[in-house]
Amino acid sequence: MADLKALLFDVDGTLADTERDGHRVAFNRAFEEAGLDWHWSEELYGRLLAVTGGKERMRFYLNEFNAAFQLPENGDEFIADLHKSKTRHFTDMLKEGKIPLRTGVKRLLTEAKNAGLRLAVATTTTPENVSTLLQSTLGNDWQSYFEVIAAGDIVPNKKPAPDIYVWAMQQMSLDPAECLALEDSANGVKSVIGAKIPTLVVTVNGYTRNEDFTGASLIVDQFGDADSPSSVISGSLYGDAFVTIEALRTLHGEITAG
Ligand code: XBP
Ligand code: MG
Repeated sequence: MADLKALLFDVDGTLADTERDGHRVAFNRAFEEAGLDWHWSEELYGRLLAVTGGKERMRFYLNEFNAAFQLPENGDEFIADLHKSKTRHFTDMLKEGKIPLRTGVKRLLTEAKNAGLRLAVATTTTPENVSTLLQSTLGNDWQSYFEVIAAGDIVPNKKPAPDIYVWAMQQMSLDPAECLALEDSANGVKSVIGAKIPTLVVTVNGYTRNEDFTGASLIVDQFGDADSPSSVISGSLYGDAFVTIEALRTLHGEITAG
């Protein structure tokens, strides 16, 4: 059995419900600002989430849903500029406090930090989005929570590839068995499994609740708290009403005992 030493958190959909009313809206504002007639509805965006990474997602959209649009010669620069504009719109929303942490996230982060667990972020999103989300929700001492922020283009292959989790563990000199990953999506689950992290907790959201989470150790609707307990979709909280550090330690012990 390995000691539980670190929690590795996904961001979008896990720490905060950012996609439908955050990233999607920011993309549409960037498209409008650029004079493009592209509009990503909630339904279309749900399909586009199959591809992680905003730049990659825009290319997926053009290839699969708007083949009529001819990218200019400097296609990469065109996409990169659009993405910079989208990131500005998204971080503006964060600074306006429009996107809170999900229920139980701040409690769990604080409990984990006080219990001496090491914390990291492992996300596909742009690093600036992470720092702005954490600053706007945890305040100025947000950096005291996380030892490593593994985000975006720091690795060549985004989720479902395992690269971002492997990079985070390398930075922390951690063995996969010493970690517990927390995700929201099938792409995230595949990335964690590919990184050979055996203990994986999924918290579902509106876009991901029907995805395939094969390989997850525990699936809940939210991390929850005393006022708003978790519903367990698969697995066990060992009698706790919401996701606690004790329940995560017990889960990790069971998974790594084998
Ligand atoms: C979710 C993603 C990101 C966001 C958009 O990341 O796939 O691409 O949708 O952010 P995760 P960017 O669930 O791994 O946190 O436009 O900055 O990529
Ligand atoms: Mg996610």
